Amino acid sequence: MSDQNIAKKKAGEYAATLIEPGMTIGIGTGSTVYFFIQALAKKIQEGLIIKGVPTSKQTQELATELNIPLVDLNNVDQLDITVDGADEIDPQLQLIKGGGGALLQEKIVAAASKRMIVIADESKYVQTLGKFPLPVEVIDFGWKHTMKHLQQLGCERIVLRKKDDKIFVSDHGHYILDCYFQQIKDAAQLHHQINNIAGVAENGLFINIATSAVIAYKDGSIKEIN
Ligand code: ABF
Repeated sequence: MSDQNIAKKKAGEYAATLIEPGMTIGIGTGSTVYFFIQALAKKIQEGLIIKGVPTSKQTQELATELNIPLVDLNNVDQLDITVDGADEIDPQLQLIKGGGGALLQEKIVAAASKRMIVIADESKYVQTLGKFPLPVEVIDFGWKHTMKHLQQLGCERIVLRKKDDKIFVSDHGHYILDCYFQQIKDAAQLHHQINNIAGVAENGLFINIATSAVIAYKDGSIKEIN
C-alpha cells in the first residue's frame, strides 16, 4: 500500500473512532472515506448501532454491500456528524470538494449536520485554495452560457468534465465544469458569485461547513484542526 493510502487509511480509521452509538451520520464519498466506511462497517458488525445518510450512489452501494443501515435525509431532523474527504483544505477549514463529482449531495448532507469532519492525507492541506480546479455543477440546459458567465469571474480555463470520452453526468443528472483559478483569494466571495449565476446547481467551495479536519501524514502522525 502506498504511503498516501496508508495515511488515508489512518485518517479514515481515526474518524471511525469518533462515531458513537445512536448517532445518525453523513457518509462521504471518495478514496479516504472508503477506509472510514470499512472501519465503520466493522464496528457495526461488533454491535455499534447507527444510521447513515450517503453522499453519493457510490457510497450508497458500498454501505449497502457492507450492511450499514441507511436512512432518507428527509426523515432526519439533523445529522450528528458527517465524515467526508476533500480535494483541498485550508487553515480556515474552507474546502474544495467535488473531484469525485458528488459535491451537490455532499454539501446538502454536510449542511444538515451538527459537525462535519474532513479526513485527508497531507497532500490536501494547502495555505490557499485554488491549485485544484474548482468543480461547478451546472444544469445541462444552456451550459455554454453558464460557462461564459463563469469565465467572467477570472478563471483561466474551464473544462467540461468527461468520463470515458463521454460528458460526465452527476448522480443528479447535471454536468460539471472544472474551473482553473490557480489561486482563490476570497473563497467566500467567489462561492456567492458562482452560485448567483443562472444555471449553476452548486459549486465545490465549502465555506463555514467543516467543523474539524483530520490530516494524516506519511510519518504516521495525525493532526486534528478545529
Ligand atoms: C470526495 O472526496 C470529493 O468531494 C473529493 O473530490 C474526494 C477527494 O477525496 P479522496 O482523495 O479521499 O478521494 O468527498
